[in-house]
Amino acid sequence: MIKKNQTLGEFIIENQKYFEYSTGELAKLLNSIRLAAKVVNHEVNKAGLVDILGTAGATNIQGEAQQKLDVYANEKFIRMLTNREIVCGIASEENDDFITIEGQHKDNKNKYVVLIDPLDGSSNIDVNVSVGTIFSIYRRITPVGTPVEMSDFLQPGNQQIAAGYIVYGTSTMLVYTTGYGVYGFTLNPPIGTYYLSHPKMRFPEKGHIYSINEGNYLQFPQGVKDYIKYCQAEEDDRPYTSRYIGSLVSDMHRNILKGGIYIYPQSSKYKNGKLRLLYECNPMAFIAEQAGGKASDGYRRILDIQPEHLHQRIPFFCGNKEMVERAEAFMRNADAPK
Ligand code: P6P
Repeated sequence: MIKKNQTLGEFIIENQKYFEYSTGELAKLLNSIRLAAKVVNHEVNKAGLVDILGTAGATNIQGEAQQKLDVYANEKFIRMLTNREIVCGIASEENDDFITIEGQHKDNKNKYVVLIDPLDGSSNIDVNVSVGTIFSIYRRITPVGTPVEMSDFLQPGNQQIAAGYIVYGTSTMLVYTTGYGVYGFTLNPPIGTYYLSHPKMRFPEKGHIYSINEGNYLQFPQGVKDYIKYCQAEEDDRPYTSRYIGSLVSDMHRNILKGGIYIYPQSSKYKNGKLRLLYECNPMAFIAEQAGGKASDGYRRILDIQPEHLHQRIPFFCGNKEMVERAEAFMRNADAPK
């Protein structure tokens, strides 16, 4: 049941009963993410004032210069999740390998693992453009009480039990799903409470926004080039509008609210696309499908793809169902033997 202005904490507890197996651990887990997001939000909002702008002088496994705020956000989320002993393992974009959380009692009875992109789109921080955090939660598949293994993290996205994002934009919002719809909560900064502002978020029936970095046009597969030309043609209800922020969370959030498709395809620079399957595409795909949309790699449903390694990249087509299906048709037609 949806109550106007319900707080995130009330909502989690009230909907706990819809969540099988949970013994309140998921509520604690979502609450720890909520708290970490408040702390990161505080830093993001004052990034221009203190020395946390710019690069941290290190690079992550992706070979990308780590921003100071990337490192800060990563440390905050990992510490928050570790100190509360709610999860048995964490994988992060910023860490080469996964982290095993040894419980104080050594026989860690926790049953969830979290995969996280602590600060996505962080290259936008220095230019004051919105960034976000993305998280994905699974039940472990190895025996409870034993150290987590890679197999606990390499589960297909259709096994996620919860996924969400925080968008640090003109307002800070936490959006998540546990498989019963997508709910958006807006932070009221003076009191540090999130209120239910977007119940049952769903893509509009039709979408007219396409989000893609057209600077890479010449490197795109022919099917993507054909789809972009389709979007730009002046007929039917086109041309569509091109909107690309360069921050997956922001582009996806806008497209769910307004209707649109986000595409990061394979290219000569990124043979398997740029986005990571485990902590960007899977959580966003779970949310998109729960909001009535669709997510694929241009051919296969993202949530059915069996991951092979932690930082695996994958082409990503995600948005309104009819827009994704049309883009997939262009991909198939371009591949068909002439
Ligand atoms: P490009 C940010 O680094 C990110 O992972 C997504 O948030 C964003 O949509 C994309 O990469 C931007 O990549 O190559 O267009 O700058």
